[in-house]
Amino acid sequence: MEEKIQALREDAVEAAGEAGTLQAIEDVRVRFLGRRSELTRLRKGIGSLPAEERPTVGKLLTDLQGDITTALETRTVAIREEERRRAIEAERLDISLPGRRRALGGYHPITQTKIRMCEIFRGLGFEEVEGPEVETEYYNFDALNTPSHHPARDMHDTFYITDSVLLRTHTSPMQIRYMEQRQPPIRIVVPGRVYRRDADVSHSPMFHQLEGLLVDRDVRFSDLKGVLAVFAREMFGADTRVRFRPSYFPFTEPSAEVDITCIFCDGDGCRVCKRTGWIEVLGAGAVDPEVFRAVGYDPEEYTGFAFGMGIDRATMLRCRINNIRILFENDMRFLTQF
Ligand code: 2U9
Repeated sequence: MEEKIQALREDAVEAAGEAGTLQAIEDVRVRFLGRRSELTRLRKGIGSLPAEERPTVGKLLTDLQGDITTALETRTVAIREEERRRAIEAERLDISLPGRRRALGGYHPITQTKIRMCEIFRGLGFEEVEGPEVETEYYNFDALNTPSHHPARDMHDTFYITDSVLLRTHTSPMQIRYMEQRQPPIRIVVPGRVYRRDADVSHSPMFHQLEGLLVDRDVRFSDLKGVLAVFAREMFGADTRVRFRPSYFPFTEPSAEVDITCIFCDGDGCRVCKRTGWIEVLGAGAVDPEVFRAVGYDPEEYTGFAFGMGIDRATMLRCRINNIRILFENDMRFLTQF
């Protein structure tokens, strides 16, 4: 009997050890501890044993039941642990993988240049204003002392929409509109898109300008020189010097083209400045009395200065590119460098 019980124990412990799921554990329990199990059958047979054997066999069967129960419990704990490990493994995230970066937007290099220019002029007391890109001949030309026979008014140079409506060729019409609405003192800068029928490596049919206008009593040419010298130093570096060369614009008299010392060779001469040491970046002058008459200002009472520059050209210098089209292709490989 003792051997039989021991064999039963070994069978049960082995079966429990081999059970791989909680259902298999339950099957083993029914098989070895259930109502129709060998153990139950042996228990029922105790009554028919000789009286002196009954306590011993009874104890052996109770121990057997305890050992099978312990084996089943041990295996159940192991299976639960195994299932938990499998679930964790299935849900595993590799937090060491680099994240997927979301592409951040940024300002276009031309916009960066415009912001910097306006910032500098704000520091000098100039307010930033914007105007319409579709203009009339009157604001774009007549009020700016540019008569009908002037070559700039030719169909070949300007985009006309109707006989007298056009795409502005400079931001100057906004300065006329501004002066019509107010009285001096005036200090404004006007950045924006302008249009000319022109296209090659340094000209785009649409480009960006920033113009400035200052009107007050007793404004002198030396004030213009001071403002532009400060601007050039802030924009292109503290050592930058400016040079004024006589020029002509219909809306300023006298007029000048303004050069800065070459930012690439500090004035020594290089390929960019064509060995001159100077780069042209601005046009400027004293506001022509005819322009003041057009807006009803008395030229005997007020004087002023104006200037204009290409934002794209300054951007090309800053980004060291020699083809303006790169600025308008919106190739991310170029844009993300700045
Ligand atoms: C008013 C009176 C005068 C604006 C001026 C220039 C000189 C000039 C060019 C620079 C490079 C255009 O961008 S560019 O191609 N501009 O040279 N602009 S004076 O003069 C004004 C404007 C408005 C009422």
